[in-house]
Amino acid sequence: MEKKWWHTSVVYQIYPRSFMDSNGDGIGDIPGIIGKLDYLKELGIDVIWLSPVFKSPNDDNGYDISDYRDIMDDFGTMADMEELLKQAKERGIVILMDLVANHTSDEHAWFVEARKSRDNEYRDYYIWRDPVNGHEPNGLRSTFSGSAWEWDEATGQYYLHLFSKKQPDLNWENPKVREEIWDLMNFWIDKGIGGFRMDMIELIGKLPDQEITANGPKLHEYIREMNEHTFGSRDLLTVGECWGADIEIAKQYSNPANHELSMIFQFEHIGLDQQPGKEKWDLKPLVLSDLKRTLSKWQTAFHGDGWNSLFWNNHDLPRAVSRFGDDKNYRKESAKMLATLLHGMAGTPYIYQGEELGMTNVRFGTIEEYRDIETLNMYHERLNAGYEESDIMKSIYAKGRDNARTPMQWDDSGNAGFTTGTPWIAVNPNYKLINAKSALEDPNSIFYYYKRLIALRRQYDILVYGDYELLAPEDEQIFAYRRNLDGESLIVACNFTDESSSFELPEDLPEEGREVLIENYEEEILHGVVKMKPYEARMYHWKQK
Ligand code: TEU
Ligand code: CA
Repeated sequence: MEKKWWHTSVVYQIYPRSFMDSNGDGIGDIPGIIGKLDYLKELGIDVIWLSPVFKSPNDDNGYDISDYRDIMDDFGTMADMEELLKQAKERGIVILMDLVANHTSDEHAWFVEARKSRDNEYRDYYIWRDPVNGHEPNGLRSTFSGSAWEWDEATGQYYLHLFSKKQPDLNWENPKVREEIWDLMNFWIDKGIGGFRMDMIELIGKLPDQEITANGPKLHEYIREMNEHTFGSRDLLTVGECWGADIEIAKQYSNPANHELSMIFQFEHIGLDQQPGKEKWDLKPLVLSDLKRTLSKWQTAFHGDGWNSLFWNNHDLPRAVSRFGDDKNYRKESAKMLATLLHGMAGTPYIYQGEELGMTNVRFGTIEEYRDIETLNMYHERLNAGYEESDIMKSIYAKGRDNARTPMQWDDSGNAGFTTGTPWIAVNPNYKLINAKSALEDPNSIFYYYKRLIALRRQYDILVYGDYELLAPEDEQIFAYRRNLDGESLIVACNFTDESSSFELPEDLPEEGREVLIENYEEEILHGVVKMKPYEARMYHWKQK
């Protein structure tokens, strides 16, 4: 397999609205990010995925773009953005822009034109249909509740929006639309970005009349066309958001021979704690062996014909330590355990802002404190459908997107040092305990643990290119796996529970000459069967004789 720079990279995701406010208006911004680049440099990451910073009326916090070539006023100016790219580069960090091209804002000039009349030259940039028997053309649903079709009174047709009604879907079948997208991508490539994260890219080949949305017939043709007209000749990192991808589909995207993307985000492990066939809000406890089977399947899927992304959380998902660990009694231990498990695997790891501090989910007392459109729409829809309010809140506490969007906790001063004004969304009340300042002062912090894991990935090729074998697949407490590369071996063993357990080390692990690369408890380990404390994690490395 041809080696790529992003094989050894670790990506850090910034959700700008919640990262750092530099001017006291309560909203994070680009100058705020610039001021924290040294913090990221200290952590050791080399790529930033920047959630959207383009002009937007913020119906969906920037995922509704009204101008792809300009910066949202709340966040700063194009000059700020150029300064960010420059200062990041000086620190050896590249920036991925978040390409939201399945849809635009309804305030984008294209849509403003398109809705003027049926014969407007931009009409065909979007997806319009006549009513059927006086109703929506079909039963397609929006991810944010309700029908995906919105009636446009003035022109007497429906338009498609798979997200909010302020996010009309672009018509990718129109070659002019594709050319517009290639142009704006090249605009950003020319500014020196490191690549793109591609929002819901799996939807661009949709056939709305057949109710086919993800993985439509022309999807890969369009992505290859994109590759050819934009980043194909440059050495960029591209990662597609692909909820509906299985391994075969992932190979189509990420096999270098296909000239599509570097890698995708697949979400199979993210669906394991929801009731099958229902929505993410319908909760079910996670079974460890399911998680092991799922993650291991992806670990062993590729042999040079694809590449994994590794993540526990992002701006749409609950906080990793609250979801997969124990954010009460073993917060530090379990956060480090989860980090060990993920960073020991094959693929490119992604860290979501605050994960390196063990930031947790939030429980606001009332719905008024929530900001996320998906959460608010679901709340009202379920209330109308007769659900108990307390059950709805339980789902929000477990899965709501605002769990990940409370402000970054920088220190123990007011508003966690995020803003001197009133934050756009309340700070998690645990900021006095959990914040970057105290983490930087504590050599045993989660932050320094991540720093060591990142450094190990640079140091040990086996972490990047080693093969993968799951150990003890049926064990419901310990998640352990082994990796091998050119006569070297590595074992990662993690206790996923708050009870002690034991784990049998492989026989060929030598007593002498083995190293413990990282561990989240300080302790001497004997040979044979080792005791694993609650949420304990260890990584052993040795060379075969
Ligand atoms: O997310 C796609 C998406 O479908 C999510 O809304 C997801 O389904 C849900 O939050 C979790 O169940 C992308 C962006 O990451 C998200 O922030 C945007 O809201 C969405 O696309 C629309 O652009
Ligand atoms: Ca601000």
